[in-house]
Amino acid sequence: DTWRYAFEEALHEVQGQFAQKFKEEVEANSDHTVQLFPFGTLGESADIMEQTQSGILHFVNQSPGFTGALIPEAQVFFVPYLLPQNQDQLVSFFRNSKAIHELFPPLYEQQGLELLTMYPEGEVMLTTKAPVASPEDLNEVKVRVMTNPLLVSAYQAFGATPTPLPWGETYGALQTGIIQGQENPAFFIESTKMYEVTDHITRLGHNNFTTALMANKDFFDGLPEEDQQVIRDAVDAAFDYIIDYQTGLSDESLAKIEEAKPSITITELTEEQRQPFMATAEAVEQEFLKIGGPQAEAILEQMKADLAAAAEAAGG
Ligand code: 6CS
Repeated sequence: DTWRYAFEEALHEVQGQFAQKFKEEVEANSDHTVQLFPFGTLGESADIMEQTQSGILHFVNQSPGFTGALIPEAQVFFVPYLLPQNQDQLVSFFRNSKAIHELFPPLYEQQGLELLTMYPEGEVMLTTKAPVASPEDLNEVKVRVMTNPLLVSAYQAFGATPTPLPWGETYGALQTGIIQGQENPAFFIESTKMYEVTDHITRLGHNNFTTALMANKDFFDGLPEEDQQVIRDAVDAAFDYIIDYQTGLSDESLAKIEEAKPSITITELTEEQRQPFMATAEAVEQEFLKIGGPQAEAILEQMKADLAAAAEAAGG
């Protein structure tokens, strides 16, 4: 059989690297072939999700930034400063989280999806046309965000004017000045040339980009046990691979950006400068409890417990 797998990035970007590893493992360990559909070949993120739910595609890599519109609980990943910047803690969290491995799967099932894994893609950085050191600097600044209501709330709390847009419209909207900022991990800012249409990169430390791989549930349930195991093993191998792949990636990407555009500024806000941004977390959490669906509270509590366990496991 040929299994069709779509994702939201190019082959050389993080989701593409993950997908290629998955394909390699599946093809080495079974008679199945995996056909990869990178960003742009089948539409936007929302389109590949629809195609997977309807069974036209077998696998979809979509980030909670978009899935949050479908599964309100998945918006939890946009509570600012919830995820740690420490890589060991972060990886331990993704590997062991009960929220991810036990609480989320039934919610994805209700949407016809088998949640196979969630993995991190890197520290999220804000890129804008004017420098940002405080929420006041974001006043009236239209910042493109993924189409996720809680992410909109988070940027409102940061003092900005959030503008939800599909990814494909972002470069053009920055170029024409309809919006003045966007956020993404450094590798993506570099590979999609966001530095051509924005002039300042600000590291608020507010999030790490989370993404997820899912399968169409009817397809997955209909597979023999043996094939399901091939998929699970391929996912595990791709997870390990993508964590290694990201070592040093942010720094390398920032260096490439500086080389391509020497006038760019890259600013890591100090603890003191971060305080007013961090102070919004409580209000955004409250908003999550309101709009995050029936399991919002259980998910948030479990996430916090999982994060505390990950901090302990990684030695604080
Ligand atoms: O901002 C976005 O929409 C995109 N960002 C990343 C890192 N991956 C895919 C997603 O569509």
